[in-house]
Amino acid sequence: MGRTKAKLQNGQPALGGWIMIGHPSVAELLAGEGFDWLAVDMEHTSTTVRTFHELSLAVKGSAVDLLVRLPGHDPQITKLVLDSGADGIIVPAVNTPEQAREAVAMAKFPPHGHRGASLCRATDFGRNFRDYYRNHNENVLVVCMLEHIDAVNNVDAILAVPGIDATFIGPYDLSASMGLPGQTDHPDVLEAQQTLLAACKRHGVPAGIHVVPVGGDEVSRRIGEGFRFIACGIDTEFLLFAARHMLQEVMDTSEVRD
Ligand code: 3PY
Ligand code: MG
Repeated sequence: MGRTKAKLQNGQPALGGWIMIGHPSVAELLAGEGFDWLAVDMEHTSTTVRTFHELSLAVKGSAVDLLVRLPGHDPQITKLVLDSGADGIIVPAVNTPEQAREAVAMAKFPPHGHRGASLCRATDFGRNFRDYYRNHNENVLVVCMLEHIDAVNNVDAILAVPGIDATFIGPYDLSASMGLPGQTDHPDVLEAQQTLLAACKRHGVPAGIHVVPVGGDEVSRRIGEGFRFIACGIDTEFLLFAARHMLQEVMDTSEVRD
């Protein structure tokens, strides 16, 4: 079992990095910073399964768990990324218990699911087939994103589905589904987040959230609230933040300013 799942089962926070720039160096660099997990975003990027495979090679040997935020609910893509070496999946927009059941099933081998078996890279090309197969259903991390007002309304039924290792709030989609696109701090959106958090606590399922802006304070605050599966920023946000602040500093202090 990877460190993320172990931490979540112990009630500890598991902190992640988020990769939109699908380059192996980004994965290698972030893996060296001590995150528990990294998510490779295949929902909102041009990252392909082949690219994911290359990122997986870049973190080989590190302790980080490499997850994929899937583009949707497609069992074929799920199979390909798990075969390529993903330690788990983050499934976007799980709005109903049926979708939650499918999220779990597509990640697991029979009898708990319907992932196909093969002599893929994840099994060390067959050399580790038996152990991999035997342990996979317990090891794989299944994260369901709760990021729609329908998920808020269905949250108890969704969380009753066995096999969900963590949930993960997408603040942007949640706000958009409430007619408040991008207003992630709107009181109604914050209230919906708290409804989701409270339901996770009631059901004993670790709650997660994406803290998008760069800021350790906000991550600490979310941990204090009880969130456990937390994405800290985005690689692109780190770049934007550092570039903007550095240039601003120069502008504020030198004659570059016009
Ligand atoms: C959202 O905010 O909708 C997300 O999916 C963040 O990952
Ligand atoms: Mg989203």
